[in-house]
Amino acid sequence: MPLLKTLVRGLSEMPGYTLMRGAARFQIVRSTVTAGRRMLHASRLRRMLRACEARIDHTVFKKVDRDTFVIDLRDQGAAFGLQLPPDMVAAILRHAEQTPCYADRDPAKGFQLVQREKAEHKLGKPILVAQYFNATQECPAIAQLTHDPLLHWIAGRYLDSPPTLVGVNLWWTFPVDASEEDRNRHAHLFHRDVDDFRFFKFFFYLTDVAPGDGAHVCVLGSHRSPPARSLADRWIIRRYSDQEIQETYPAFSIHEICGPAGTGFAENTLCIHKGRTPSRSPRLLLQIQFALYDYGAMHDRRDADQLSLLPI
Ligand SMILES: O=C(O)CCC(=O)C(=O)O
Ligand SMILES: [Fe+2]
Repeated sequence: MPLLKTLVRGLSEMPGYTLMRGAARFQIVRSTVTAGRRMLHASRLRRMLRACEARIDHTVFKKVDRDTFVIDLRDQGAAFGLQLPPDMVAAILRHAEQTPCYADRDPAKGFQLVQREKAEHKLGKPILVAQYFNATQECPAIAQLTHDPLLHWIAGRYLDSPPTLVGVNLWWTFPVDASEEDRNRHAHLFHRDVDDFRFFKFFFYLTDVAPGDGAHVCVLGSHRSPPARSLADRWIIRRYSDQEIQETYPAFSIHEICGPAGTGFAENTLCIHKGRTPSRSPRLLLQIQFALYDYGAMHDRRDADQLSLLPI
């Protein structure tokens, strides 16, 4: 019944997104739509790639072998080796310290970082995740990244289509004893995303992420083989326990992504993945998502009159 309710609400509020989520779980549909769009927009893609190449010197990622990066992203569902320059990391951190973030991504639960304890007191629970809104509009360093020619080139080649920038999201994950409900809600249990017929995300750590402490974990290669308890299970979108993932995939493919502030990677989050709840240090993460189509479901834009701070 809750499933039916969710479906009916989804169809009335976001019909395109809801229908896509139904259809895009099938590999044959994903491949057909992607191939169709590739054929329709082949010349636009070529022009777009040439334009990126013409300004590739302006990228902030100087040492990346872009062809290998795209091959890795295709083959293993993730590719590594991006590094943000230190001044960009500092600028984004400064933005995060000076701008309110919103507990549980709820526009009514804003607080300044230094007031986190008071915000938790007010909410009567630990805050696991707090998100910023309008990050691209308010942080010039993030705006610059969203125009980076290397990121757009990778997106075009990987999607095989002119890419659409569908979401920029900046959020904290705090080391707290979070409820199972919050860990589930905030993607701290293994899952896979069906966000479009083809899509992927760039992730950038703005804080150091040590092993065992709030890393993003990805099961390499799992975009081709989701766990399946039965034939139909491969088409069901659900959460998976750590045990199920450990029993399904070889240990070497379960990849915990760690690194100093500035570390960046790309992932097709149709791969099985999760965020680990930090145990010691808060993690600040920037995510930039590209897809074929924009359903308006991923962006962080909110009108000022929708946003309010907690009365603390
Ligand atoms: O916080 C994380 O590392 C997980 C985020 C996630 O599931 C996603 O971005 O799709
Ligand atoms: Fe996810």
